[in-house]
Amino acid sequence: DSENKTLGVTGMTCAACSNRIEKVLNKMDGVDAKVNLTTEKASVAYDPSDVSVDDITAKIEKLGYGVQTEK
Ligand code: 9UX
Repeated sequence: DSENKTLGVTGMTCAACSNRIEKVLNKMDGVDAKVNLTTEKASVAYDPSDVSVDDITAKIEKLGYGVQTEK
């Protein structure tokens, strides 16, 4: 089963930033992510039995970017 979530990502200033985040997120079990530099958003499909949104958020923050969770 999979859930979808869009997260706001701040602090990305070049395409290597978004690619880097995307690569790291896609290495997580049960996660399929697309990160858009221009819109500053990460579209994440994830399996809640593998990871939580908090896990994903923590991963992005650990890379040095900001995350805004939308309602
Ligand atoms: Mo580009 Mo992003 O030189 O952390 S990779 S700014």
